[in-house]
Amino acid sequence: MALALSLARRGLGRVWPNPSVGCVIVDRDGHVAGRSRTQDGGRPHAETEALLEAGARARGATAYVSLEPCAHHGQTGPCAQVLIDAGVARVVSAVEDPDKRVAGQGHAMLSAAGVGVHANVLAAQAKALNEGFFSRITRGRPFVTLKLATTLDGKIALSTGESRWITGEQARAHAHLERAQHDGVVVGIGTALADDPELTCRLPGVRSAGPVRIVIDSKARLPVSSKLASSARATPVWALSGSESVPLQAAGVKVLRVPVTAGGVDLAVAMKALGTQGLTRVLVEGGATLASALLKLGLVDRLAWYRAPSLLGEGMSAVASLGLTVIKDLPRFRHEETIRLGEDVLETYRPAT
Ligand code: AOF
Ligand code: ZN
Repeated sequence: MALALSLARRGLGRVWPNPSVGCVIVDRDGHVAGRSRTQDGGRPHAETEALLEAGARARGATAYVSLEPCAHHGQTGPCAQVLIDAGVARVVSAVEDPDKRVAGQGHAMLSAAGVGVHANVLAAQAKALNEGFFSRITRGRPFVTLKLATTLDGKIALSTGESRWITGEQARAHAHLERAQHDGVVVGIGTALADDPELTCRLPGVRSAGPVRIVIDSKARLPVSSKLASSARATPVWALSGSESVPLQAAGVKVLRVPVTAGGVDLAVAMKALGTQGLTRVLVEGGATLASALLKLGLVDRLAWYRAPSLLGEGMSAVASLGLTVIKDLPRFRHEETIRLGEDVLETYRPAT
């Protein structure tokens, strides 16, 4: 199952709207006969690919799957049926699929056909791996990671706006890896205008179409000449906006209409809109206004904080006003892990709740 999970991990950021599932077929002699993960774009599912590799050796074998095999008829038949037809004797599964079309029925189909089912193996790890998919299904929105790259005193740029580079090469390469493992990368229009970012994933050895690039842009101000809009046909760009924009749409940008209030785009609705589009994991990359707005709304599920051992003093903070007046209202987090990246560190946190 650990192998199935590590295969599944490779699919993160590549398989939305589907979960990333790993499958390992172990034949009657105890040898691995087939292994696969959900393919890029979400299909074929892990099981069909692994069974294809195993061929006749699947008969009497044990299949380890990091998510309950599906029970519904999509573009192809249910994976539970494919496992039954291949003569698999036993299925070891990590966690029940929260999708209503499956939700226990995959396990039931297998049992009814006489296949031994052993469920909930490494369930917590499997659920954590597909936290994005679970979030989309149960909360209707993607899992949100807020990425910040700051000095020790929490600054992201000089008052002049200069910010290149605060963190070192290793930290920046790691940030590209984070991008590759997300379905979408989100910035506010302020950052899009100030930095004219590409938000693509540039990593040697990582072949990826790259995450969908998303701009929170209440008034559809993203210039058609921006790096984002002008490359929208190569890597998708979506604008979450209160109004239509014929020029942006003509440039290939998908404009998703969302309600706008005095404070800007309604972010709770915007995140649901991303969920409806199928995104399961998004990485928010700036700027300070978007960060504070998401934090205030409790829409941040994970903080990824890159910190360089330097100080800036005056300058722009990573997080804009949170409107706090008493200490007891501070958003609190619990530390998850620390990774050293050259001279910098990456610390990840979860809301303390
Ligand atoms: C599996 N193995 O590798 C994956 C599964 O639209 P479809 O037909 O591709 O079905 C998508 C649903 O299938 C998805 O919501 C989830 O319940 C399940 N994903 N199931 O047996 C896999 N990716
Ligand atoms: Zn399936």
